[in-house]
Amino acid sequence: LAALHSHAQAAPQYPSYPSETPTTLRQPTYAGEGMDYERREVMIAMRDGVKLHTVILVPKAAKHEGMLLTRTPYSATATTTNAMSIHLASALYGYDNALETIVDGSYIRVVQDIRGKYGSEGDYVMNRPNHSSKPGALNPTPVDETTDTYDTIDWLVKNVPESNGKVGILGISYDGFTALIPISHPHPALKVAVPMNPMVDGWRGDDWFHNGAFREQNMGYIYEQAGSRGNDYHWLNTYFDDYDFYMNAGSAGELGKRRGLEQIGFWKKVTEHPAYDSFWSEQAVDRVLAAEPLTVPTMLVQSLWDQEDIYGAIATYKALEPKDTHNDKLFLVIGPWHHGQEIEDASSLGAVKFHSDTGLYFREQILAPFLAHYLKDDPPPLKTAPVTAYETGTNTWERLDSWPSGCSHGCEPRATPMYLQAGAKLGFKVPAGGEESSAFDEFVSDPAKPVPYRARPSQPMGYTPNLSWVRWLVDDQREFSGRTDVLSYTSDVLTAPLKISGEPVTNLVASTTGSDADWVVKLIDVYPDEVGGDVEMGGYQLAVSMDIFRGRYRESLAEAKAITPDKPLTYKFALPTVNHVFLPGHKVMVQVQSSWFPLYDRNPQTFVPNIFFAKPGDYKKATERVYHSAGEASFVELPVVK
Ligand code: PG9
Repeated sequence: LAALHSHAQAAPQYPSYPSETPTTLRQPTYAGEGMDYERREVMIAMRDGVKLHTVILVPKAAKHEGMLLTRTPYSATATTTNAMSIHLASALYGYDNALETIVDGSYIRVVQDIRGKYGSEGDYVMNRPNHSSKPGALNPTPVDETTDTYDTIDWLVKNVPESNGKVGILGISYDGFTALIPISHPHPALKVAVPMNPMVDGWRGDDWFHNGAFREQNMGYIYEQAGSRGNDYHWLNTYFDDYDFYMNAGSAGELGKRRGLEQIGFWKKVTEHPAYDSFWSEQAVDRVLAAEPLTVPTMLVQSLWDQEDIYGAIATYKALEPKDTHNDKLFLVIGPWHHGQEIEDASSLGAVKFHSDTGLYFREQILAPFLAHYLKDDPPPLKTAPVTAYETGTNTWERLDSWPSGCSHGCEPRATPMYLQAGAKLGFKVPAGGEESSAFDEFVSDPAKPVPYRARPSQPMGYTPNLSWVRWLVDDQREFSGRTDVLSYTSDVLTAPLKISGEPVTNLVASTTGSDADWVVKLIDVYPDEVGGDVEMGGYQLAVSMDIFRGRYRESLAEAKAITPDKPLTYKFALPTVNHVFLPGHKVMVQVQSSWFPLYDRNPQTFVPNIFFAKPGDYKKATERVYHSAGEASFVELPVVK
C-alpha cells in the first residue's frame, strides 16, 4: 500500500476554469410575452409513494375547465414540447391526440409518463396488468395503470385550481390501452374515456402476435421500449431489407439471443408464452373489463386498416356492449384509417381516396361534441350515435344503434358462405361433388422463400416520413397473386353492390405434408380493369380484411399440437372487422398462403416445442393443399347485408 501511495501522483492543480453551465437553470415565466398557456411540471405521488412525472398545460383563459389526460410510455416531455411556443397549439402540434379538439375546446391538457418510463419513477412492466390478489396473479403488487390513473386524477382535481373537477382520458395505441383500462375501477372525476386503437389482446390480434404467429419486426420495439427507462438504446437493423435481416437471423429466439434481448423481462415472457395461456388471456383488457361494471361513458375508436391494433377496439366493444343496457355509455367509431390516422389528414390512405377529410370530420363532428358533453360546465346535449361507422367503397358515414348492423334498422348482416371453387373461382354456390382432380389446389411453401408481406425491400415498422409502414394493409395485393405459393380465388364480376358489415370468418379445409403450418387468408376487393377518373386503381387488389392463423393452435389456442400430415383439416378463424361495399364491376377475391414475412416469423413447418427456438434444420418445405370439393369445402363466411 505504501508503495502504491508513493507512486500515486497528487492530481495536478490547474488554475480555475469554471464550467459555463449553471448547476440548475431557472426557467423563465415568459410573463408578458404573449404565452397563451402556462406549463407546469409536477411529480405526483401514487399510493405506493412512486412519483410520476406529469406535464400540465393550462390555457391562460382557463377558468373552471375540463381536463384531458393522456398517460404515455412515449415521453410526456416529447409529447408536449414539439415546439416550445407561446401557443399551446404549437407545443402540442404533431404529437397530440386530436389536437384541435383539445385546443379549440380550451381544455387543460395533462400528459403523464407512466410508471417506470422517462421522467417517472417506479418499475416498468409492458402493458402493466391490473393487480389482483388471486394466487399466482400476473401483477401481485397493489399498483397498476388503473390505480395510477385513479391517484393521478385525485391529485389533479385537488391541485389544479382552474379545473372544474371533470377529467377525460384519451389516447391512441399504448396510450389507448392506458385510456381504456382505468374504466375498470374509475375515479369518480373520470367522466369520459376515448381509447383510440387501443392495445387490448397482444396474442389474439394486437401488437405481439396474431393468432399465435409472432410479429417478429416488433423485436426492435421491445428492445428500445423495455430496454431502458428513457429508450436510450437503438435497435440496429443491419440490412436495408428487413426480409434479409430476419431471414439471415434464423429464428426470432436466435436473433434475440444474439442481440441481448434475453436481458429484457418482457422478451423472456414473450418467448416463454408462445401460446394463448393465462399469461395472455388473464391480461386481455376486453376480458378484464367484461368482469367489471361499465360506468364511464367510453368511445372506442377502430381503424379499418389498423396495421397494429386491429383487434382491440372491436373485442372491447363486444365485451362491453351487453353492459350498456340503456345504450348510453358505450360508443364506437369505425373509420377508414390506418392506426391513429383519426388525428391526421385522412382524405386518403395509400391509393384509396375518401373524397373528404374523414379524420377532421371525426375530430370536429364526433369527438369534440362528445367530449364537450361530459367535460364542459354547461354541456351541449349529446347527439353522438352509439355507433358511427364509415362505409368503405361508397365513402359514406353511417349512424347506427349497434355493431355490427347493416343499416340503422332492420338489416342485420347474415353469415353467408362464399366458397373457394375449382378453376380458381369464388362463389356463393356450394362446390359440386365429384371429380377428384378438382378436389384441391396445392402449392409448395418454402421457409427459405417465405411470401413477403409487402413488396421488397421490406421496410422496418416506423413512422418517419421515409417509411410507409402505416399503409401496408392497403398495398396492392396484385404483387402476390401471381406467386406459385399463393392461391387466388376470384368471383365473377359483380352486377350488384355486395355489402358486408362485421367479421368475415375463414373456414379453410387444408392439409400439409409437414407437421405445422401457418395459414394466411386475405379478403380482397378487385377493382375493374380500368377505373375512369382514378386510373391507378385499375385492377387494384385492395385487401379489406386479412389475417394469419398459426396451425398448431387449431385445436386449442392455449396448447400447441402437431398437425397430422396429409390430412384435410378445418381451420376456422375470424378476419378483422369490415364495413365495405364491393361495387358493381368489382370482383371478390380470396388469397391463401402460408407465410407473411418478415412481419410474422416463419413457421418451420415441422412441429417443434417452441418456434422461437426452432433450429435451422427444423425449417422444411411442405406441400400445402386447400380443398374445395363438396365434402371438404373451404369458404369464407361473409357478414352480408341484404
Ligand atoms: N400499439 C403500438 C405498438 C406497440 C408495441 C409494438 C409496436 C407498436 C403503439 O403503442 O404505438
